[in-house]
Amino acid sequence: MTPVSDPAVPPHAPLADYGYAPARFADDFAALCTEYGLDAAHVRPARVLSMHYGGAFVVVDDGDQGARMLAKASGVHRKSMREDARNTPAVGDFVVVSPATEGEVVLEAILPRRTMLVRKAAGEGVVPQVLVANVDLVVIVTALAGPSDGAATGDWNAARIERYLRIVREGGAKPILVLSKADLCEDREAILEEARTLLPPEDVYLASFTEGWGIEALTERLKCGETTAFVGSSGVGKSTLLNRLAGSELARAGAVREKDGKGRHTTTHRELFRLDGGALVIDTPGMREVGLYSEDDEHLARQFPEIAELAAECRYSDCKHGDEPGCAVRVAVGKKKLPKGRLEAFVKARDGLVRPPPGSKKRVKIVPRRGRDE
Ligand SMILES: Nc1nc2c(ncn2[C@@H]2O[C@H](COP(=O)(O)OP(=O)(O)OP(=O)(O)O)[C@@H](O)[C@H]2O)c(=O)[nH]1
Ligand SMILES: [Mg+2]
Ligand SMILES: [Zn+2]
Repeated sequence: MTPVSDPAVPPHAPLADYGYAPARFADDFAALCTEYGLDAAHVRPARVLSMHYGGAFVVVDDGDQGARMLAKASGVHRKSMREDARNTPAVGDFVVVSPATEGEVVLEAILPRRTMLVRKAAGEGVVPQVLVANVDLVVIVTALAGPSDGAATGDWNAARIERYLRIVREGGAKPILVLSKADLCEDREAILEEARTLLPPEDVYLASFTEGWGIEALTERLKCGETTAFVGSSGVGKSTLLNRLAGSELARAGAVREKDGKGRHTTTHRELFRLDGGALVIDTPGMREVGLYSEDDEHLARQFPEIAELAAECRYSDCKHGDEPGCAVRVAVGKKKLPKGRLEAFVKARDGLVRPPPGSKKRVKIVPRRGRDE
């Protein structure tokens, strides 16, 4: 197995520095080898760093350092993915791979997940979709304000945070909450107080990623060898926080439309990074609500079953079928397999739905979004 010969990809730390402890996985590893009829001397463990069109980018030991390789699922594993969407590898997964060609390995199986963040994606019924796996901590980021004009366009919403908390806990990880852009918000103390009723007060942080406050306290939560995922709406500062923690421009952080303070989906895919101190961090693209609009999703999937089916093939699980690369829905429109009007009707129906506030059954109309903005 020779590493990907891309000069832009530096040598990686060995797999042990990506959270893999051979002793902890020994039994599972042996069991998978038996189940899949794999020669234990031939296969090795790896961890998924990011998902790519052709497969998963994994880190695998190569001598005494780690190498990044493209792992393509074996025929047997692809079959299991078709049978259950949860068998699709997710960022953070520990997997079993065997050698293939230069820079590539075959993904044979996924080691049992300790924790995961699952979202119910739209589909025929509701298809569970694993967003990230084997995370210890999930940092839910919510912005207290819009971009820079101080307008009250923050995305604070206690009910939504409670749903995030529930999903994270259901997946077995520990949630903490960060109120970002505190530099732009006058009411921050009041919101902080409300937030501290939702989870243990010591798990709520007030921060400004641009001015640098609150970051040191957060750093202490990210432990060497542990994996932390950042989740939250687009534009709340997840990638900015990652870059602050890393002390370098690991991920691209984006500008925000000044007018309404909404993000622009600067991050387009989930990716696992290793910080110098040894903490592992997964940056994720902004989400509307992690799997929590399942009612709407189900409703939409019933109305537009053919789109729900195509969407399962989009490169990004949270694809909005706007201008994302690898969008299977738009490809189908291009090939005239799906009438353009159907997609337009779908987008209209989807964007016209916003969650009613708790206690109310009424749906509110909002101005249709353009492109991938939310
Ligand atoms: N004033 C202020 N601006 C911030 C803060 N955190 C982030 N920003 C700005 O908000 C914008 C969006 O930040 P990102 O880090 O790209 O947001 P994100 O959550 O990664 O967004 P997606 O990748 O789209 O999900 C950038 O212009 C940041 O400079 C903060 O604490 N205060
Ligand atoms: Mg980002
Ligand atoms: Zn799509």
